[in-house]
Amino acid sequence: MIEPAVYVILDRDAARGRDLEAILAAAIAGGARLIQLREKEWPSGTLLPLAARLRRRCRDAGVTFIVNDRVDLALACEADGVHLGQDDLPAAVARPLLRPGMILGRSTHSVEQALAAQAEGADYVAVGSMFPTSTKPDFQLVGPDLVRRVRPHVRVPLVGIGGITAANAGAVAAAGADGVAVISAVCGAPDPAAAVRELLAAVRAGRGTLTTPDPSL
Ligand code: TZP
Ligand code: MG
Repeated sequence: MIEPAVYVILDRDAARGRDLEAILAAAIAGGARLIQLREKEWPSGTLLPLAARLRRRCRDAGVTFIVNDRVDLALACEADGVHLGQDDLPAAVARPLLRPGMILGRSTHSVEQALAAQAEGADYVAVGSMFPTSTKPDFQLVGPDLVRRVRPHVRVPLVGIGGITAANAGAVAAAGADGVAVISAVCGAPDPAAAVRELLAAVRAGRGTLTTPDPSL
């Protein structure tokens, strides 16, 4: 069972030279229970030792560890799961490659994609981009409104992603998300533990103001 309230995505680029292991330790101290490793440049062989260290820390803390994009690396470091975007392997192709019980997450940008992800057996669905972000220059801006439209149709955990900070995380939760996935709000924060705590508080407050979704939309 994943705990997606604050899903921290560790990204070396966004960390700008800071140690990802230290950021991970702080994120866990702040209350994050779901972690992803996202690396767009390093080849898998270079990344494997870091992935294995992060994986070990997560296991020791009882925290779920997901690898972005790469099924091979997720398997090699015995991650809990893999996160795949629309341009990555289709779920129907990736699922048989995974070990039984591994988590498969999917990024989506429309109601149709979110429904397809669930139908293909995704264990959670990410919807984005919630807000403009410089972390992913080719983001598709869908806003919390897409969470509101997807929520009535999706039973698996739903997280918003993209441009999320403690100031706007509440709006994503209020739209019906179970959590927020963040890169720069934690990897770029002067105090990543405090950043996670503030995000958690914002998500909890936002849930309390959940706007009633309209299933006809
Ligand atoms: N997918 C949609 S937006 C995004 C990804 C990976 C970037 C999220 O990064 P940040 O820094 O939290 O905006
Ligand atoms: Mg991807």
